[in-house]
Amino acid sequence: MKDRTLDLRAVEILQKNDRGLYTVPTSGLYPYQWNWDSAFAALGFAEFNLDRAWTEIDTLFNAQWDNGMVPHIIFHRRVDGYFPGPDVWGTNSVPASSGITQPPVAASIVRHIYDHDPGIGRAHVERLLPKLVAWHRWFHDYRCEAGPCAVTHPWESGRDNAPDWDAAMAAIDTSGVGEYTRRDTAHVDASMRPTKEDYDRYLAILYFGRDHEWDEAAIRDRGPFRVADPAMSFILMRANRDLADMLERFGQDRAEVDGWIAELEAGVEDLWNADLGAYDARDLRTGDFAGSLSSGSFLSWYGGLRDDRMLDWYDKVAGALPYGVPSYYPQGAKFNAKRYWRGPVWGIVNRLIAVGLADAGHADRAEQLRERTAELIRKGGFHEYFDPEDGSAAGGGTFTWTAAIWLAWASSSSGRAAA
Ligand code: 9WN
Repeated sequence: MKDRTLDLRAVEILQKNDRGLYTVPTSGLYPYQWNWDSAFAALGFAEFNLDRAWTEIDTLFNAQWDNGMVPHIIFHRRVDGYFPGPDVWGTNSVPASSGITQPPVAASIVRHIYDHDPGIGRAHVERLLPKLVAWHRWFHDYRCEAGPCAVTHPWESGRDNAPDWDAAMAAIDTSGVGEYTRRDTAHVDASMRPTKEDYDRYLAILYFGRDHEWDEAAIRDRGPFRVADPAMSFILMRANRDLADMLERFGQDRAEVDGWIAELEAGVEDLWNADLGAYDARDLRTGDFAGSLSSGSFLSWYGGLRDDRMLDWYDKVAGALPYGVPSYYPQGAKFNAKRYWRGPVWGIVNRLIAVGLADAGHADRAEQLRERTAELIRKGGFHEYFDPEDGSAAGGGTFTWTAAIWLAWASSSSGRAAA
Protein backbone atom coordinates (compact mmCIF):
# COMPACT_ATOMS: atom_id res chain seq x y z
CA MET A 1 0.00 0.00 0.00
CA LYS A 2 1.24 3.51 -0.79
CA ASP A 3 1.99 5.84 2.12
CA ARG A 4 -0.73 8.25 1.00
CA THR A 5 -3.29 5.45 1.21
CA LEU A 6 -2.00 4.49 4.65
CA ASP A 7 -2.26 8.15 5.74
CA LEU A 8 -5.98 8.05 4.93
CA ARG A 9 -6.36 4.72 6.72
CA ALA A 10 -4.61 6.12 9.81
CA VAL A 11 -7.00 9.08 9.88
CA GLU A 12 -9.93 6.65 9.61
CA ILE A 13 -8.62 4.63 12.56
CA LEU A 14 -8.34 7.69 14.78
CA GLN A 15 -11.86 8.72 13.77
CA LYS A 16 -13.22 5.22 14.37
CA ASN A 17 -11.64 5.06 17.83
CA ASP A 18 -12.84 8.58 18.67
CA ARG A 19 -15.56 8.55 21.34
CA GLY A 20 -16.24 12.29 21.07
CA LEU A 21 -14.14 13.77 23.86
CA TYR A 22 -11.55 11.00 24.11
CA THR A 23 -10.15 8.15 22.02
CA VAL A 24 -9.96 4.45 22.91
CA PRO A 25 -6.68 2.62 22.12
CA THR A 26 -8.64 0.06 20.09
CA SER A 27 -12.25 -1.05 20.35
CA GLY A 28 -12.86 -4.38 22.10
CA LEU A 29 -9.55 -4.99 23.86
CA TYR A 30 -9.23 -1.48 25.40
CA PRO A 31 -12.63 0.26 25.53
CA TYR A 32 -11.70 3.19 27.83
CA GLN A 33 -9.37 6.21 27.80
CA TRP A 34 -5.75 5.38 28.61
CA ASN A 35 -3.32 8.08 29.68
CA TRP A 36 -0.29 7.82 27.39
CA ASP A 37 -2.36 6.38 24.54
CA SER A 38 -4.44 9.55 24.69
CA ALA A 39 -1.40 11.81 24.53
CA PHE A 40 -0.25 9.92 21.43
CA ALA A 41 -3.77 10.15 20.00
CA ALA A 42 -3.49 13.94 20.32
CA LEU A 43 -0.18 13.83 18.47
CA GLY A 44 -1.94 12.05 15.59
CA PHE A 45 -5.04 14.28 15.60
CA ALA A 46 -2.80 17.34 15.48
CA GLU A 47 -1.81 16.31 11.96
CA PHE A 48 -5.33 16.94 10.63
CA ASN A 49 -7.56 18.43 13.35
CA LEU A 50 -5.87 20.59 15.98
CA ASP A 51 -9.05 21.32 17.91
CA ARG A 52 -9.69 17.62 18.34
CA ALA A 53 -6.10 17.15 19.52
CA TRP A 54 -6.61 19.75 22.27
CA THR A 55 -9.91 18.18 23.29
CA GLU A 56 -8.13 14.87 23.85
CA ILE A 57 -5.60 16.44 26.23
CA ASP A 58 -8.25 18.55 27.97
CA THR A 59 -10.37 15.43 28.65
CA LEU A 60 -7.37 13.61 30.06
CA PHE A 61 -6.56 16.42 32.48
CA ASN A 62 -10.19 16.83 33.48
CA ALA A 63 -9.72 13.46 35.19
CA GLN A 64 -6.78 14.70 37.27
CA TRP A 65 -7.05 13.85 40.96
CA ASP A 66 -6.88 16.55 43.67
CA ASN A 67 -3.39 15.33 44.61
CA GLY A 68 -2.17 15.98 41.05
CA MET A 69 -2.15 12.39 39.80
CA VAL A 70 -3.48 11.80 36.28
CA PRO A 71 -4.90 8.26 36.15
CA HIS A 72 -3.82 5.55 33.76
CA ILE A 73 -7.39 4.57 32.77
CA ILE A 74 -10.47 6.78 32.82
CA PHE A 75 -13.72 4.84 32.77
CA HIS A 76 -15.97 7.49 31.25
CA ARG A 77 -18.84 5.09 30.76
CA ARG A 78 -19.25 1.47 31.57
CA VAL A 79 -18.30 -0.93 28.79
CA ASP A 80 -18.09 -4.69 29.03
CA GLY A 81 -15.02 -6.51 27.90
CA TYR A 82 -12.17 -5.10 30.00
CA PHE A 83 -10.84 -6.44 33.27
CA PRO A 84 -10.14 -4.96 35.81
CA GLY A 85 -12.92 -2.38 35.46
CA PRO A 86 -13.92 0.50 37.77
CA ASP A 87 -15.43 -1.68 40.53
CA VAL A 88 -12.20 -3.58 40.97
CA TRP A 89 -10.14 -0.38 41.26
CA GLY A 90 -12.57 1.13 43.78
CA THR A 91 -11.10 4.63 43.63
CA ASN A 92 -14.40 6.54 44.04
CA SER A 93 -13.04 9.22 41.71
CA VAL A 94 -15.20 11.29 39.36
CA PRO A 95 -14.91 10.45 36.53
CA ALA A 96 -14.24 6.84 37.55
CA SER A 97 -10.61 5.91 37.07
CA SER A 98 -7.83 3.55 38.01
CA GLY A 99 -5.59 4.45 40.96
CA ILE A 100 -2.18 4.57 39.26
CA THR A 101 -0.66 6.68 36.50
CA GLN A 102 1.26 6.06 33.26
CA PRO A 103 4.36 7.49 31.51
CA PRO A 104 4.07 11.31 31.43
CA VAL A 105 4.53 11.94 27.72
CA ALA A 106 1.77 14.60 27.79
CA ALA A 107 3.89 17.72 28.47
CA SER A 108 6.18 16.94 25.53
CA ILE A 109 3.24 16.34 23.24
CA VAL A 110 1.48 19.51 24.44
CA ARG A 111 4.58 21.51 23.56
CA HIS A 112 4.74 19.85 20.14
CA ILE A 113 1.07 20.53 19.39
CA TYR A 114 1.33 24.10 20.64
CA ASP A 115 4.07 24.74 18.09
CA HIS A 116 1.74 23.63 15.27
CA ASP A 117 -0.30 26.80 15.85
CA PRO A 118 0.39 28.94 18.93
CA GLY A 119 -2.68 31.05 18.17
CA ILE A 120 -5.00 28.07 18.63
CA GLY A 121 -2.92 26.51 21.40
CA ARG A 122 -2.31 29.50 23.69
CA ALA A 123 -5.51 29.31 25.75
CA HIS A 124 -5.19 25.52 26.08
CA VAL A 125 -1.60 25.71 27.26
CA GLU A 126 -2.43 28.46 29.74
CA ARG A 127 -5.07 26.20 31.27
CA LEU A 128 -2.89 23.09 31.13
CA LEU A 129 0.36 24.48 32.57
CA PRO A 130 -0.70 24.42 36.26
CA LYS A 131 -2.16 20.95 35.76
CA LEU A 132 1.05 19.65 34.20
CA VAL A 133 3.10 21.20 37.00
CA ALA A 134 0.83 19.57 39.60
CA TRP A 135 1.15 16.16 37.92
CA HIS A 136 4.93 16.37 37.70
CA ARG A 137 5.10 17.57 41.33
CA TRP A 138 3.06 14.52 42.28
CA PHE A 139 5.66 12.32 40.52
CA HIS A 140 8.47 14.01 42.40
CA ASP A 141 6.65 13.72 45.74
CA TYR A 142 5.43 10.16 45.41
CA ARG A 143 7.59 8.36 42.85
CA CYS A 144 11.05 9.97 42.87
CA GLU A 145 12.04 9.89 46.56
CA ALA A 146 15.13 7.78 45.76
CA GLY A 147 16.23 9.94 42.80
CA PRO A 148 15.06 8.10 39.67
CA CYS A 149 11.35 7.67 38.96
CA ALA A 150 9.76 4.51 40.38
CA VAL A 151 6.65 2.62 39.37
CA THR A 152 4.31 1.14 41.98
CA HIS A 153 2.69 -1.28 39.55
CA PRO A 154 3.93 -2.75 36.25
CA TRP A 155 0.88 -1.21 34.55
CA GLU A 156 2.16 2.21 35.61
CA SER A 157 5.24 1.75 33.41
CA GLY A 158 3.08 1.03 30.35
CA ARG A 159 5.42 -1.95 29.76
CA ASP A 160 3.35 -4.41 31.72
CA ASN A 161 5.21 -7.72 31.59
CA ALA A 162 8.73 -6.48 30.79
CA PRO A 163 11.43 -8.72 32.32
CA ASP A 164 12.45 -5.58 34.25
CA TRP A 165 9.81 -6.44 36.85
CA ASP A 166 10.34 -10.21 37.13
CA ALA A 167 12.36 -10.35 40.37
CA ALA A 168 10.17 -7.81 42.17
CA MET A 169 7.04 -9.57 40.89
CA ALA A 170 8.27 -12.95 42.16
CA ALA A 171 8.12 -11.58 45.71
CA ILE A 172 4.41 -10.60 45.51
CA ASP A 173 2.09 -12.62 47.76
CA THR A 174 -0.94 -13.65 45.69
CA SER A 175 -2.66 -15.78 48.34
CA GLY A 176 -5.56 -13.30 48.75
CA VAL A 177 -6.33 -12.80 45.06
CA GLY A 178 -9.03 -15.43 44.53
CA GLU A 179 -10.98 -16.15 41.33
CA TYR A 180 -11.46 -13.67 38.50
CA THR A 181 -12.10 -13.71 34.75
CA ARG A 182 -9.65 -12.07 32.42
CA ARG A 183 -11.10 -10.44 29.32
CA ASP A 184 -7.93 -9.67 27.34
CA THR A 185 -7.42 -13.28 26.23
CA ALA A 186 -10.90 -13.26 24.64
CA HIS A 187 -9.58 -10.62 22.21
CA VAL A 188 -5.94 -11.63 21.70
CA ASP A 189 -4.10 -14.97 21.60
CA ALA A 190 -2.98 -15.80 25.16
CA SER A 191 0.59 -16.51 23.97
CA MET A 192 0.94 -12.79 23.15
CA ARG A 193 -0.31 -11.59 26.55
CA PRO A 194 0.97 -11.59 30.15
CA THR A 195 0.59 -14.92 31.97
CA LYS A 196 -1.92 -15.91 34.67
CA GLU A 197 0.84 -15.55 37.31
CA ASP A 198 1.44 -12.00 36.07
CA TYR A 199 -2.27 -11.19 36.40
CA ASP A 200 -2.47 -12.65 39.93
CA ARG A 201 0.38 -10.34 40.92
CA TYR A 202 -1.08 -7.32 39.11
CA LEU A 203 -4.23 -7.81 41.16
CA ALA A 204 -2.43 -8.34 44.46
CA ILE A 205 -0.61 -5.02 43.98
CA LEU A 206 -3.85 -3.30 42.95
CA TYR A 207 -5.60 -4.62 46.10
CA PHE A 208 -2.89 -3.12 48.30
CA GLY A 209 -3.65 0.33 46.85
CA ARG A 210 -7.39 -0.16 47.16
CA ASP A 211 -7.11 -1.44 50.75
CA HIS A 212 -5.11 1.69 51.59
CA GLU A 213 -7.68 3.93 49.86
CA TRP A 214 -5.05 4.94 47.30
CA ASP A 215 -3.09 6.80 49.97
CA GLU A 216 0.11 7.72 48.12
CA ALA A 217 2.28 7.99 51.21
CA ALA A 218 1.29 4.44 52.26
CA ILE A 219 1.90 3.14 48.74
CA ARG A 220 5.29 4.87 48.63
CA ASP A 221 6.41 3.70 52.05
CA ARG A 222 4.87 0.24 52.27
CA GLY A 223 3.59 -0.82 48.85
CA PRO A 224 4.52 -4.35 47.74
CA PHE A 225 6.10 -3.25 44.45
CA ARG A 226 8.45 -0.33 43.93
CA VAL A 227 10.89 -0.47 41.05
CA ALA A 228 12.88 2.46 39.66
CA ASP A 229 12.37 2.49 35.92
CA PRO A 230 14.83 3.98 33.39
CA ALA A 231 12.04 4.55 30.84
CA MET A 232 9.80 6.40 33.28
CA SER A 233 12.78 8.43 34.52
CA PHE A 234 13.86 9.49 31.03
CA ILE A 235 10.31 10.27 29.91
CA LEU A 236 9.73 12.42 33.01
CA MET A 237 13.10 14.12 32.51
CA ARG A 238 12.14 15.05 28.95
CA ALA A 239 8.66 16.10 30.03
CA ASN A 240 10.18 18.39 32.69
CA ARG A 241 12.45 19.99 30.09
CA ASP A 242 9.49 20.65 27.80
CA LEU A 243 7.40 21.91 30.70
CA ALA A 244 10.16 24.28 31.85
CA ASP A 245 10.46 25.61 28.32
CA MET A 246 6.72 26.27 28.11
CA LEU A 247 6.68 27.98 31.51
CA GLU A 248 9.45 30.27 30.36
CA ARG A 249 7.70 31.06 27.09
CA PHE A 250 4.55 31.90 29.04
CA GLY A 251 6.48 34.23 31.39
CA GLN A 252 6.27 31.89 34.40
CA ASP A 253 8.89 30.71 36.87
CA ARG A 254 10.66 27.50 35.84
CA ALA A 255 12.96 27.12 38.87
CA GLU A 256 11.00 24.30 40.54
CA VAL A 257 10.94 22.27 37.32
CA ASP A 258 14.65 22.90 36.71
CA GLY A 259 15.26 21.48 40.19
CA TRP A 260 13.38 18.30 39.23
CA ILE A 261 15.48 17.93 36.07
CA ALA A 262 18.69 18.14 38.12
CA GLU A 263 17.33 15.59 40.63
CA LEU A 264 16.49 13.14 37.87
CA GLU A 265 19.85 13.60 36.15
CA ALA A 266 21.55 12.69 39.41
CA GLY A 267 19.00 9.94 40.12
CA VAL A 268 19.45 7.97 36.91
CA GLU A 269 23.11 7.49 37.81
CA ASP A 270 21.82 4.95 40.36
CA LEU A 271 20.28 3.02 37.46
CA TRP A 272 23.57 2.51 35.67
CA ASN A 273 24.32 -1.20 35.97
CA ALA A 274 28.06 -1.48 35.32
CA ASP A 275 27.87 -5.28 34.91
CA LEU A 276 25.31 -4.97 32.15
CA GLY A 277 26.80 -1.75 30.80
CA ALA A 278 23.35 -0.22 30.59
CA TYR A 279 20.66 1.73 32.43
CA ASP A 280 18.65 -0.91 34.24
CA ALA A 281 15.54 -1.14 36.40
CA ARG A 282 16.23 -1.37 40.13
CA ASP A 283 14.05 -2.81 42.88
CA LEU A 284 13.88 -0.08 45.54
CA ARG A 285 12.82 -2.56 48.21
CA THR A 286 15.97 -4.70 47.79
CA GLY A 287 18.38 -2.41 45.90
CA ASP A 288 18.89 -5.15 43.29
CA PHE A 289 19.24 -4.46 39.59
CA ALA A 290 16.88 -6.33 37.27
CA GLY A 291 19.73 -7.23 34.89
CA SER A 292 17.33 -6.57 32.04
CA LEU A 293 18.11 -4.48 28.97
CA SER A 294 14.84 -3.10 27.65
CA SER A 295 14.02 -0.62 24.93
CA GLY A 296 13.37 1.86 27.76
CA SER A 297 17.11 2.13 28.38
CA PHE A 298 17.50 3.61 24.90
CA LEU A 299 15.42 6.59 25.99
CA SER A 300 18.47 8.18 27.63
CA TRP A 301 18.91 10.48 24.61
CA TYR A 302 15.21 11.33 24.66
CA GLY A 303 15.62 12.30 28.32
CA GLY A 304 18.34 14.72 27.25
CA LEU A 305 21.51 12.83 28.27
CA ARG A 306 24.33 13.25 25.81
CA ASP A 307 26.80 10.69 27.17
CA ASP A 308 26.31 8.10 24.37
CA ARG A 309 26.78 5.37 26.97
CA MET A 310 24.02 3.31 25.35
CA LEU A 311 25.30 3.61 21.79
CA ASP A 312 27.18 0.29 21.56
CA TRP A 313 24.24 -1.60 22.97
CA TYR A 314 21.91 0.28 20.66
CA ASP A 315 23.86 -0.85 17.61
CA LYS A 316 24.03 -4.43 18.88
CA VAL A 317 20.32 -4.64 19.68
CA ALA A 318 19.02 -2.70 16.67
CA GLY A 319 21.33 -4.67 14.39
CA ALA A 320 20.51 -8.13 15.77
CA LEU A 321 17.09 -8.48 14.14
CA PRO A 322 15.53 -7.17 10.94
CA TYR A 323 12.82 -5.19 12.76
CA GLY A 324 14.13 -3.34 15.81
CA VAL A 325 13.97 -2.00 18.41
CA PRO A 326 12.76 -5.03 20.36
CA SER A 327 11.28 -4.26 23.78
CA TYR A 328 13.80 -6.65 25.39
CA TYR A 329 17.25 -7.43 24.03
CA PRO A 330 17.44 -10.53 21.84
CA GLN A 331 20.75 -11.49 23.50
CA GLY A 332 18.86 -11.90 26.81
CA ALA A 333 17.61 -15.30 28.05
CA LYS A 334 14.03 -14.06 28.49
CA PHE A 335 13.58 -12.76 24.95
CA ASN A 336 10.24 -13.80 23.42
CA ALA A 337 9.39 -12.31 20.01
CA LYS A 338 5.62 -12.57 20.55
CA ARG A 339 4.87 -11.99 24.22
CA TYR A 340 3.96 -8.35 24.64
CA TRP A 341 6.76 -6.37 26.34
CA ARG A 342 9.26 -9.25 26.36
CA GLY A 343 10.49 -8.83 22.79
CA PRO A 344 7.97 -7.28 20.37
CA VAL A 345 8.52 -3.88 18.75
CA TRP A 346 6.28 -0.96 19.64
CA GLY A 347 5.96 1.95 17.21
CA ILE A 348 5.49 4.56 19.94
CA VAL A 349 8.66 3.51 21.74
CA ASN A 350 10.56 3.56 18.45
CA ARG A 351 9.38 7.08 17.87
CA LEU A 352 10.56 8.25 21.30
CA ILE A 353 13.93 6.56 20.82
CA ALA A 354 14.30 8.11 17.35
CA VAL A 355 13.44 11.61 18.56
CA GLY A 356 16.18 11.27 21.18
CA LEU A 357 18.71 9.86 18.72
CA ALA A 358 18.06 12.71 16.29
CA ASP A 359 18.38 15.32 19.04
CA ALA A 360 21.69 13.81 20.12
CA GLY A 361 23.18 14.02 16.63
CA HIS A 362 22.51 10.43 15.53
CA ALA A 363 20.32 11.38 12.60
CA ASP A 364 21.21 8.30 10.52
CA ARG A 365 20.16 5.90 13.22
CA ALA A 366 16.98 7.89 13.83
CA GLU A 367 16.11 7.79 10.15
CA GLN A 368 16.80 4.06 9.92
CA LEU A 369 14.48 3.47 12.86
CA ARG A 370 11.75 5.56 11.28
CA GLU A 371 12.06 3.65 8.04
CA ARG A 372 11.98 0.26 9.79
CA THR A 373 8.89 1.27 11.75
CA ALA A 374 7.22 2.45 8.54
CA GLU A 375 8.08 -0.89 6.92
CA LEU A 376 6.39 -2.81 9.73
CA ILE A 377 3.23 -0.76 9.32
CA ARG A 378 3.29 -1.07 5.52
CA LYS A 379 3.58 -4.86 5.89
CA GLY A 380 1.27 -5.49 8.82
CA GLY A 381 -1.04 -2.51 9.22
CA PHE A 382 -1.79 -0.46 12.33
CA HIS A 383 -1.42 -3.17 14.95
CA GLU A 384 -0.59 -2.77 18.61
CA TYR A 385 2.96 -4.19 18.23
CA PHE A 386 5.08 -6.37 15.94
CA ASP A 387 7.32 -9.43 16.00
CA PRO A 388 10.91 -8.14 15.57
CA GLU A 389 12.08 -11.36 13.88
CA ASP A 390 9.60 -11.75 11.03
CA GLY A 391 7.81 -8.39 11.22
CA SER A 392 4.38 -9.97 11.65
CA ALA A 393 1.67 -7.87 13.30
CA ALA A 394 0.51 -8.79 16.83
CA GLY A 395 -1.90 -7.84 19.61
CA GLY A 396 -4.89 -5.60 18.95
CA GLY A 397 -5.65 -4.31 15.44
CA THR A 398 -6.58 -0.78 14.25
CA PHE A 399 -4.59 0.75 17.06
CA THR A 400 -4.78 4.46 17.85
CA TRP A 401 -1.16 5.06 18.78
CA THR A 402 0.22 3.17 15.80
CA ALA A 403 -1.97 5.28 13.51
CA ALA A 404 -0.89 8.42 15.37
CA ILE A 405 2.86 7.84 15.11
CA TRP A 406 2.39 6.93 11.46
CA LEU A 407 0.82 10.31 10.75
CA ALA A 408 3.16 12.35 12.93
CA TRP A 409 6.43 10.57 12.16
CA ALA A 410 6.69 7.25 10.28
CA SER A 411 4.86 8.06 7.04
CA SER A 412 7.06 9.45 4.27
CA SER A 413 4.60 12.32 4.02
CA SER A 414 4.82 13.28 7.72
CA GLY A 415 6.51 16.40 9.00
CA ARG A 416 8.69 14.28 11.30
CA ALA A 417 8.99 17.09 13.83
CA ALA A 418 10.21 16.07 17.26
CA ALA A 419 8.28 16.08 20.55
C1 9WN B 1 -3.04 -2.12 31.19
C2 9WN B 1 -3.62 0.53 26.30
C3 9WN B 1 -2.61 -0.05 27.26
C4 9WN B 1 -1.22 0.61 27.11
C5 9WN B 1 -0.13 -0.14 27.86
C6 9WN B 1 -0.18 -1.61 27.46
C7 9WN B 1 -1.57 -2.18 27.76
C8 9WN B 1 -3.10 -2.47 29.70
C9 9WN B 1 -3.50 -3.93 29.53
O1 9WN B 1 -2.54 -1.45 27.02
O2 9WN B 1 -1.80 -2.16 29.15
O3 9WN B 1 -2.82 -0.75 31.34
O4 9WN B 1 -4.61 -4.25 29.98
O5 9WN B 1 -2.74 -4.72 28.98
O6 9WN B 1 0.81 -2.33 28.11
O7 9WN B 1 1.13 0.42 27.57
O8 9WN B 1 -1.27 1.92 27.56
O9 9WN B 1 -3.11 0.49 24.99
